[in-house]
Amino acid sequence: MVRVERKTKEVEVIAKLNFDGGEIKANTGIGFLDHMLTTLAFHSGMGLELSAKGDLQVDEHHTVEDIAIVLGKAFRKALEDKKNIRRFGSAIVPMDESVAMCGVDVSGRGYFVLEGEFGDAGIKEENVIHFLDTFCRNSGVNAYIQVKGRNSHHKIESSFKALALSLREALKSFEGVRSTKGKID
Ligand SMILES: [Mn+2]
Repeated sequence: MVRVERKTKEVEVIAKLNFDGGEIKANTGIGFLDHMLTTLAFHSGMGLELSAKGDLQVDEHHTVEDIAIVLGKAFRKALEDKKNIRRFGSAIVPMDESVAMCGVDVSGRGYFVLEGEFGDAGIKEENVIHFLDTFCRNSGVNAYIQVKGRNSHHKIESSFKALALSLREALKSFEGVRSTKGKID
């Protein structure tokens, strides 16, 4: 289990992350983000207890951003004890009329690419994208997501599920170092 905290004049976030599973609790003050964090943790098989108190009177941006920074740093920290992983993972997840496809490379080089549009659901589309991009850059995960559909809630939720299942696969054990360089970074 790793614990990461971040306190600024705008937001306070505390996260406990466990790759081996455990309790899942998300309390961010943003209902839709709690729903997505719970989805991400549940389907990736991780334990996650995350609470945040942010300046939501401004808007959701600072809170979403700082949560993604903390979650990303926690992921990177948890990865330090995880040697020889499969590194790659992918998933296709439909949700009614929507479908999301995700591929990840847990390479240490954080990068996020989105093909498709989410639209606004419980949080604005720009903040969903900002969350995923910030998480990837801070965690060192390279994620590609392609999404199609009509319902924004479905498109975002299926994307988080596809990301979760991809990460679950990528974090499984692998015999040896999965790189022709002999080193992942
Ligand atoms: Mn839902």
